[in-house]
Amino acid sequence: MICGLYAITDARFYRGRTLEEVARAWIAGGVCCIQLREKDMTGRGLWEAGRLLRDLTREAGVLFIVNDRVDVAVAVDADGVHLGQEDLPVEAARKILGPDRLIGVSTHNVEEAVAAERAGADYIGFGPVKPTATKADTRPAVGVEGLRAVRRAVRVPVVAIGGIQVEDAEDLASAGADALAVIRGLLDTDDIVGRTREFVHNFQRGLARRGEVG
Ligand code: TZP
Ligand code: MG
Repeated sequence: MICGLYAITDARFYRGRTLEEVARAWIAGGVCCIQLREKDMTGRGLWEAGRLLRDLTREAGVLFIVNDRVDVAVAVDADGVHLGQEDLPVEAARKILGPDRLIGVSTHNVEEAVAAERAGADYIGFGPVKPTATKADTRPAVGVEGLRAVRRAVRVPVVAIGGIQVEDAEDLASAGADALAVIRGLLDTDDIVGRTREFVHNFQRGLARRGEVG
């Protein structure tokens, strides 16, 4: 079940740390999911990184998702794959992955979110909620109001993404995000474990607020 903090890899921001060090710190800090997303890695590189992340996440009971590459997801026995609007459609990926692996789809508006759910997506990514420089070709930010609208429109878990900082976690959870997908906010610190814990703490405060507001 996708819920909580969803960390996404990006080796450009490791500051000399290894993937294993970063992933271990995220796990120690309490992430619920790690996605392998390396746009410049070869298939072999992804497979090696994927096997490492599979071992670490399995031991910890953390979900493991592969971005873009359905073949790599199957080869390393990931829990699922995350697809963009230009990647394989959900129906095609489902044929390869079978019924049990998760399929997430990046969406940017209510129409795309509803279409992804109808096609059988297990969760949707939604954003960018805030402007971000991490991804070059992002659409305009959808904001907290955009998130509220999409939350009302679909039943599958909604994973907010894009420019999310630790200060945003409470409000986004309160607005209906089931998880927060984060790259730089979880890497631009010397204390990844501490930052991750802070994120989880704020996210949980937001969930509690959601319950109270009803
Ligand atoms: N998709 C939409 S925004 C984004 C992706 C992959 C980048 C998120 O990175 P950050 O550093 O958390 O803004
Ligand atoms: Mg993609």
